[in-house]
Formats: sequence, C-alpha cells, structure tokens
Amino acid sequence: MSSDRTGKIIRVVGGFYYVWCREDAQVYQCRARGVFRKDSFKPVAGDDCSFRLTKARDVEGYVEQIAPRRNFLIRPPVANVDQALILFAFASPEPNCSLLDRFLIEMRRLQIPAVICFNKNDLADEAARFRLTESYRQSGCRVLTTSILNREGLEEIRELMEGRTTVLAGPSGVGKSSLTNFLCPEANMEVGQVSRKTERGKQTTRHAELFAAGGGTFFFDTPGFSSLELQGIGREDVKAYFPEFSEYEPRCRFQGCMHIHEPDCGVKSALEEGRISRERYDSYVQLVDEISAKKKSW
Ligand SMILES: Nc1nc2c(ncn2[C@@H]2O[C@H](COP(=O)(O)OP(=O)(O)OP(=O)(O)O)[C@@H](O)[C@H]2O)c(=O)[nH]1
Ligand SMILES: [Mg+2]
Ligand SMILES: [Zn+2]
Repeated sequence: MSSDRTGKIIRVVGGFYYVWCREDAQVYQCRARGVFRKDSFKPVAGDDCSFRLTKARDVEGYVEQIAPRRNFLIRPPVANVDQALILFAFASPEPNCSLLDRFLIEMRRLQIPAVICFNKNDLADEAARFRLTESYRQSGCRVLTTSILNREGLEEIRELMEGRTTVLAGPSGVGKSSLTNFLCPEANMEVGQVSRKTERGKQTTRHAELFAAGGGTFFFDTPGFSSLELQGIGREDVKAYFPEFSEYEPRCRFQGCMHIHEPDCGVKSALEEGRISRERYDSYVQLVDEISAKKKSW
C-alpha cells in the first residue's frame, strides 16, 4: 500500500523531483502533482515535502505538498537555508569583487547569514591574500581561506557547517564541487577545469543539489554564475550595505552624501588614507551607477 511520507527535495532534473525520505533515508524519484503546474509554483532543491509512492514501483512517487519555505534564493534556486558560504578563489578565476559584493547584499536582504571563503590560497602570495581578506573583513562578514587542493582551512569549514543547512554559492571554477566531494565523498560531483584562455570556470555543475553530511549537516552544491542583478534597491540604499563607511559619514559636509561627487566627503578621505578598501569602494560606485542608469531607462 502506498502511504504518505515526508522528505526533502534534493535535486530537480528533467521534470523529476528527487526526494530524500525522512523515514528511511532513501531517495525516491517523483513527479509533481498537476496542481503545481497549474499554480506555476516550482518546487526547488531544499523544499520540504510530503509524497506518496506509486503502487507499481516502490522507488517512484508523487510530490503531494510543499511545506511553507523559511527562505528562498532565486540564484541559485534553493530553499530553506540557514547560511550561505560564498566561495571565491584568490586566483583562477580572479575574484570579481563587484559580484562578491552583490552576493553579500542579496544575502543581507534575505537575512541569510553569509560567510566568505577565499579558496585556492595555494595560488596567491601572502601579500595578495592579506589584502583581499582584510578588505572583506571590513564588510562585517567572517572571512575564511582554504586550499582544497592542499587540504588547508577545511576543519573550520566543517565546524561552521555542522548541524546546519548551508548553500555553497559563487562563480564557476572556484571549487564548490571540489569542496562538496571533500565534505561528502560519496557525492562524487564532477569537477571542471578553469579555461587557460579566459581564466573562467566551465560551469560544470548544472543543478543545485542537496547533500547530507551526517549529524544534521546539509549543504547545497550549486552551479556557478558570473552576474547577479540586484532588484528592488534604490541608489540611496546601497551605502547601508557597506558598513565600513558609517564611521566616516559624520565627516561628510552634506547630509545624505552619496560619497561619489560631493566635496568634503569623509568616506572619500578615508579611501584616500587607505582606511577603506579600494575594491569595495569601486564596487559601491559601480552599483550606484548601475541603479541610476536603470532608473533613467524607465
Ligand atoms: N589550485 C587549486 N585548484 C583548486 C582548488 N580547489 C579546486 N581547484 C580546482 O578548480 C577547478 C574547478 O573546481 P570545481 O570544484 O569544479 O569548481 P565549481 O565551483 O564547482 O565550478 P562550477 O561547477 O562550474 O560552478 C578544478 O580543476 C579543481 O581541481 C584549490 O584549492 N587549489
Ligand atoms: Mg561545480
Ligand atoms: Zn560622503
């Protein structure tokens, strides 16, 4: 007899929902009930659900209901996460600070705690590593560094993830699947190459997938991406996401100073004195410009 079971969607591929069952820890291949199609509601990896086995085959079933989501990310598309581990590489591919800052803003908006990890510390010298990690400590986030290749810094990652559900997010080629294979060897995720010519990853991972690492630890490996458009944020709102500015704002001559074109700006002085990171400031300006340009095109 088929009975109602509960589980978590671990992967969505080709119209199938792969559900990890809470009762027996097996994975079932399920289709969705027509009701989801009608409502144009798309279940994603991380969704908690109830499902029913089809009578004929005991490895297949139907997803019946999706539980309300605690949170939901669009890029990458996953639900119900406790935290994000934002993975970038020190080199190969070179870190794109503007993209990293967008990730941080997006996570703050969704109220998802974020930790930054710079991987491939075997590919950068100490001065370069110091510069980047110090810049990002100013963002108020915890910053970790690893070399998955040399097995460095990985115990801290394990500790951070213990008992929680973490989404690994970041551009292609930074090592998300390499980390997945380390944390969960049976995952056997395909690991790609970084193109020598473009210095970019090749988008080896195509779907977000949830893994259980034991002891209530879950994490998502996700496809890398190279751009993230921020929506629903005004140009005046951007500075609130750069907490390192606030200390210097009382020195700005103008109230509501944007710290870009105004004279006597405390933030720009701090930048010139090297107290604020050039990378972070530049991506602030880029974000404000981008939002202003979008407004004008309306
Ligand atoms: N030098 C060095 N290479 C690494 C390290 N970690 C991963 N790599 C290499 O980086 C390349 C890309 O790794 P992946 O794990 O496939 O990267 P990914 O983030 O999953 O990429 P996508 O699936 O495309 O998003 C592979 O050739 C890895 O062997 C590291 O710590 N140091
Ligand atoms: Mg991958
Ligand atoms: Zn200012």
